Amino acid sequence: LTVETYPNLQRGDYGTLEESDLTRFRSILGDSSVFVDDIEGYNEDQMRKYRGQSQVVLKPKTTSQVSEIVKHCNDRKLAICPQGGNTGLVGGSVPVFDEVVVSLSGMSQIRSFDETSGILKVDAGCILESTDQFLAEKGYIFPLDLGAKGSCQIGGNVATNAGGLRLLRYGSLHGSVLGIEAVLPDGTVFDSMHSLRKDNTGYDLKQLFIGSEGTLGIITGVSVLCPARPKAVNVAFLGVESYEAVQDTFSKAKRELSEILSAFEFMDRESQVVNKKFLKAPHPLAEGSDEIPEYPFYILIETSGSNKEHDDAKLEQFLETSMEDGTILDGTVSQDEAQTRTLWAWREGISEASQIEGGVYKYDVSLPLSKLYDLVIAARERLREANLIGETDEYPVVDPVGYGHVGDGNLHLNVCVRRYTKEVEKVLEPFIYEWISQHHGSISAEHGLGFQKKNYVHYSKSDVEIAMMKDLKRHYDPNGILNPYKYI
Ligand code: FAD
Ligand code: 2HG
Ligand code: ZN
Repeated sequence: LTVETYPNLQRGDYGTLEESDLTRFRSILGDSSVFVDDIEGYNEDQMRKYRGQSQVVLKPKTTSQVSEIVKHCNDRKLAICPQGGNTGLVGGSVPVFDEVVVSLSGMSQIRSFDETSGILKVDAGCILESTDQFLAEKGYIFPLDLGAKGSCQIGGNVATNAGGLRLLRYGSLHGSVLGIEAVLPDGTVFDSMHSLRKDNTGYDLKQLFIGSEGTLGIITGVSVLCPARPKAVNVAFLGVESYEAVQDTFSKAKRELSEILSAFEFMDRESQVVNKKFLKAPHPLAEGSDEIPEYPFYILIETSGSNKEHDDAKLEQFLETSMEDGTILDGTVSQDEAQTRTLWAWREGISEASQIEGGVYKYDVSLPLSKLYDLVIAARERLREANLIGETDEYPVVDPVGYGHVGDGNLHLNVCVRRYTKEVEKVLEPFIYEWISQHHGSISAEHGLGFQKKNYVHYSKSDVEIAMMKDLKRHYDPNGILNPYKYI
């Protein structure tokens, strides 16, 4: 094994894949679910930033198959990288060295749905978007939505405790997930697929798996409480003159749109510039021109309710008064579903657009709202001081862009680069993590720790918390086979 990708990292004391392991895997799964050829896609993340060297990908179809595979790996001390849709943004979903990739994509059955309570039970490999389409036919909605919905899996969403675009309305998965089935590192099946909203009989163990990023167990099933699907959805896309105006608009939206407010997202102008290159379409506020208007900040507000007339009137009133008092300078409201999708694309597309020039360093942070945008300014200044930003090819950095879920105090700072270089990384890290810590934020609001932030968790967690995390990991995974080199 030659490890060029991570020259400073030592491979753990794990077993090495042998022909007899493949024979065992084939006997458990059948030949057609064991892959050794054309597996590059499972070794590389979607940012093309993290790359592993796994030699085998396994695609179990049942929980008992997952259990048998994991038990074999534990007995042989073979490390495992659990993988969902491989849309993760912190390098957690791909192997670091030669870990066995266990992909959940073969487990994609809806197990049951109760049309009265809205409780859904699914295999972990169900794709978020298709699950939501299933729910739409029943008048329900999945309580999570995000740009990667076409590829990410429910198991991956739960493993990362994904936040997404409507956390403001539906809350975190820590609240809506009612039960989990997972295979522990020794192969034991943890069966807690409950459908109870209330259950105060001891520790709420399923919570341990939500956000555990494949380090404590492989999630095979999820039970989740789904809300009724809103009948009326409106989207407004607005231009404002400052970050203060973003905050003012948010305060006002909470007060005046209150129960129908379902998303409040902000974007700086730089993010729109980058997204225009990606979408290759006229900007929603461009009014016939091919330019992006000069507003420094943009806001996307979504309302969802059950009565279109009522919601329209409320939104109209809100926008009218905000234009009158000058908080909002410009705006447009979607007239149909197609336009709703277009407006959302100017927000959702930024994630992928950010790497259009070559690559991106992503920082997904929680901060007090008043400080949220200051981090983008600080990062830009620091890169300028280091002479790393510029318009021509000799500079590695194109520009940082800032956007995110204002409603959740969650900034996405994406430093768009022409190439990945250690120089840029060193200028940004740990600078950004120190800055966040000084301002009492979190170094990961929603994407997780993965490989990217495993050495920086102390900026957000105390020594006691880290010690407890390590204790848990050691207790349940004494051989450290599940997703090593990541998290802690
Ligand atoms: P993967 O990427 O395959 O895995 C992610 C982590 O979970 C890895 O550590 C992996 O080992 C582990 N894992 C996966 N499946 C399992 C399982 N069954 N059991 C145990 N561990 C498992 N994230 C947000 O929070 N909010 C967003 O708004 C958001 N938007 C995104 C938009 C785009 C365009 C992209 C590319 C990503 C976005 N993400 C977002 C990040 C990512 O999509 C989410 O974190 C998603 O939940 C990951 O799901 P996945 O199935 O792709 O998991
Ligand atoms: C989003 O909110 C996602 O769009 C992705 O969390 C953010 O790509 C990113 O940095
Ligand atoms: Zn996000």
